Amino acid sequence: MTFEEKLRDLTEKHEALLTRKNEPVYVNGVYERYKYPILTGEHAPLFWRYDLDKNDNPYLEERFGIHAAFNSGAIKWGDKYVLVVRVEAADRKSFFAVAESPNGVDNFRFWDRPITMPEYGEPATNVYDMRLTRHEDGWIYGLFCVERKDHDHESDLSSATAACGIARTKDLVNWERLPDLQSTSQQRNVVLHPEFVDGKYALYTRPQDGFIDTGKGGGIGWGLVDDITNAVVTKEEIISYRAYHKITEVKNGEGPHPIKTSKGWLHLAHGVRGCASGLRYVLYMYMTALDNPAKVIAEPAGFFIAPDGEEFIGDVMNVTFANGWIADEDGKVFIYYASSDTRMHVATSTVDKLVDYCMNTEPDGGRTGLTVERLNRLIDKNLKK
Ligand code: M1P
Repeated sequence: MTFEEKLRDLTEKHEALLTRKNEPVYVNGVYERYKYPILTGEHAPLFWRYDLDKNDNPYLEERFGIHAAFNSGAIKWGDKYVLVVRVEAADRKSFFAVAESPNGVDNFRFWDRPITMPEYGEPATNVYDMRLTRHEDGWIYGLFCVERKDHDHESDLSSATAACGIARTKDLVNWERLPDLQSTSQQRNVVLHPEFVDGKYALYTRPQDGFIDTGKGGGIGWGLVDDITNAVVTKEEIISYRAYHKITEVKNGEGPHPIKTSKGWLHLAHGVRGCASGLRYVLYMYMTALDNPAKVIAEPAGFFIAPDGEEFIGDVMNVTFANGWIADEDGKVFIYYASSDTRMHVATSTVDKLVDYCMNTEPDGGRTGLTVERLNRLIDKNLKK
């Protein structure tokens, strides 16, 4: 094949992938999953991956490998559904890039350039998992994990530290970087609540003892910050707990910022447990009070979304992770989740269905006997009919 033929072939296949129509698949009445992933590394523009100059690249070799597209923040942008995607290059470094879709379920296309995120302090080794919040102060904030080498343990090549990076923007292109969050422990999965609470910025945090290990960190925390341009959180109250033999036993973390409903705040989070094959990441939901986003009023038992089919497989197996969702004005909700640190998917539901799910699914009783009692209550009700 000539250079031109190869390029034509590549372009046609890429375009076919980008424009592939997605279709809903019935799951459980709470949400529909969609048949195809909405973003993968292969969705990255060809002009990111290839030097398209025939003289410099006569074999049309890929020059910049894009390995994965996952853990995306989400925001409605005019009439577009926009994701700030964690794109991972073949060199293992993640960066942020914006992708948009006209309908939220397919035809996602990356903007021409990745986000050039300004550094704060020591330049990051890696950045990832941005949570977007359109705050009532008028800015759009992106909170994300900043990973740096742990210089206290130089000889351990895997030692690293995690901090919460904070940046804000008005256009998703130009970002003002603010100082990293200061707190008493390392932080990952920090999320900015969209409204002021008692006149302060409010954060969902995830205190952790080490880079991976959450140790004594009891779960998803809640803390208030006076000044977002110099964010210091001194007190973190745990609101969604880790517990023995629950899906959150090893760790958990807030997903995107909660959705405000007339019945309370709807939360999406991930829970992690250990098993023989490693860690298993699933998504779960809970609700907090409208007048107190830190007060849990409902927490259905078990997982909301767990890996299914090809979702089990990828760079880090057995993982579902979400840090973005969009609630449309008509009540439709687009839940953007990643599988196995590799690709992005969408599931759709409505605010009403999600509230119903949270309010009418019984909580985890903590032991097997109560699970059987819960099942029998349902069976009794149905068999009486
Ligand atoms: O590999 C699974 C996930 O691990 C981390 O999440 P957590 O801090 O809750 O363990 C993050 O690195 C996340 O990006 C990743 O998907």
